[in-house]
Amino acid sequence: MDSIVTNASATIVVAGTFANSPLEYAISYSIVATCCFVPGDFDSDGAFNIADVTAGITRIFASGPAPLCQDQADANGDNTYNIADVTYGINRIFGGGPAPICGTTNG
Ligand SMILES: [Ca+2]
Ligand SMILES: [Ca+2]
Repeated sequence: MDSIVTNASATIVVAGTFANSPLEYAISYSIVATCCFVPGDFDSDGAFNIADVTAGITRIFASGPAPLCQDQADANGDNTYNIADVTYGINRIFGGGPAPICGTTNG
């Protein structure tokens, strides 16, 4: 097996009736996988630290490489990557701010 998705959510909806015969029912499900395993981990090395902030600054101001997983780099979870994510990360590392969270674009 090449990969295992370990961060996914599933929704199962079951509807039906037992009043009529034969039974009528419908089952639908969806599985949403995300690439965000370590929130704030811009460089996808498995840890959130100052290197991720540096990579973000390089991305924004020097056209550095894009993150492999934008949802993971999106430290403030607003589904965009910009300077606010950098400042969020700096605040976490140096100011004890809130921990990064995942974006939800599934990208
Ligand atoms: Ca990292
Ligand atoms: Ca963001």
